[in-house]
Amino acid sequence: MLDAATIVQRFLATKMQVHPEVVRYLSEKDDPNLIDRIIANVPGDTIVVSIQHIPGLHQDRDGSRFLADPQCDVVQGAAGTTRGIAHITDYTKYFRDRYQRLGEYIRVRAAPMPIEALKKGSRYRQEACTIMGLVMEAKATTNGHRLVEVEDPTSSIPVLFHKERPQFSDAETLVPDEVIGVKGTLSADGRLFFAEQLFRPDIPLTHAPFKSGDPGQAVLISDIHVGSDTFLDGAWNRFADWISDSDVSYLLIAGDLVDGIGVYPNQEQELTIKNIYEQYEVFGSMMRDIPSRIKVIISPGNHDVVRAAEPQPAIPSEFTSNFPSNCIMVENPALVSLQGVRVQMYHGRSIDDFISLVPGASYENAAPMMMGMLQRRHLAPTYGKRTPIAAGTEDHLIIDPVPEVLHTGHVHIMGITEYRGVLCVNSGTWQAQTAFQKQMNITPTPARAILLDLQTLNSRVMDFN
Ligand code: D5M
Ligand code: FE
Ligand code: ZN
Repeated sequence: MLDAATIVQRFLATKMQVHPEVVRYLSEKDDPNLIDRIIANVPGDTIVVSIQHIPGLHQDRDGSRFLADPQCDVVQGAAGTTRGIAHITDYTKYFRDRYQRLGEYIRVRAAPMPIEALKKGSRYRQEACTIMGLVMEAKATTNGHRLVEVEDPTSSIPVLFHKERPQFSDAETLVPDEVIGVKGTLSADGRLFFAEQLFRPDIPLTHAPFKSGDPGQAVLISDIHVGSDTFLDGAWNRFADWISDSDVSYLLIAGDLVDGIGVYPNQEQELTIKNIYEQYEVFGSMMRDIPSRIKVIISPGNHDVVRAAEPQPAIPSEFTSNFPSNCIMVENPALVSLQGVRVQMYHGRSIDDFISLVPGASYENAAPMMMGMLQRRHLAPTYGKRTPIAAGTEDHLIIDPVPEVLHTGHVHIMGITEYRGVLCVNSGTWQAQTAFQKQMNITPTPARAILLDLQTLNSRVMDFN
């Protein structure tokens, strides 16, 4: 067996610490090459190598054994992970957890000082320094600058981003409750902070995505809306035929499986299936048409039967009794590893918030919103707008580790982009334009599936219209 000291030394030589569980796993495996492979594949900003850095591995519930599945693994958001909110004080702990964890990504690039100390130090009227906190409020001034209230555990201060400074376009996209660092100087009266530089947690520039060594194909879809009179069953059947003849191994569905009941006023007038159990039964029968060799990973969305507050629990067994056994129900969000390629699945409700808060943002172009999630390292930063958040003691909406792929839906408009090596996919819908969308001027792009090659991370759009 490899001894623990040797293993720890190997990681320390690359300036990384290693979690005791990883040490235990490696000593049992007794394979020195495995250490090299892990070191080669962890993100460049890794401080502590943990179980989640080992492709295709997770720790089982009692923490004692390791289940190795070379294929498909739920790294975060496995069914049963999320809990109800027990105490109103959880809310305070939630934001402290967010500040601490996202703050780590900023601390490595800037050394922030407490806002209280900044306000007392008159030398910061000449000398630049950095603060770090949560955005409380962000608004335009009458002169077109951006005024942002930043709060840390000690105090808060208004920060002015001048419209003619280069960082202004980034400042325009600031939304409440995201964690930022700001470098700047204090005003003469000590009451305002003039921003020179904005830091977001962000994806490290050195991030190198993991690629599978073995061939493998995954398909990404979302927003099926079974039960709606605008669900496109013809297109779905063409998709089901195609996937049955393909060599696809994984199908990922990022929420809104069914249209649900009572999701919006007068919905019953647009439903062909008016019973929630029947909607899931039909969805289950559609899953039975997909070959059992394909692993189907299913997370919920805002039209599904589970609580709306995120993280949303997995669809309970009460509704999935006729689903085939190759279906894996996960939470929203969830992080799944496909042959080591990590896909962060998130339905995308927060895109509604980004669109209402960020000047110039629109439903036609959700890709910048997905980049925005990665820059903020957070799937739904703003609390108390359209996205309900279950503020538990830990923030499960933080993006950590950096995934290879970010998969969202919700907007019903397909879009693909790439940001610092992370592939961003919004997978569209299987529902034609609804009356509501017509009113909102939203033109969906239905019946597309995104085919992802796990060896190259190249994607291809399949159109089933
Ligand atoms: O979302 C379907 C589409 O409708 C998607 O583009 C988001 C948009 N949408 C959903 N709810 C709202 C509200 N309240 N205002 C504006 N736009 C919205 P789905 O989740 O499938 O209903
Ligand atoms: Fe939807
Ligand atoms: Zn939705």
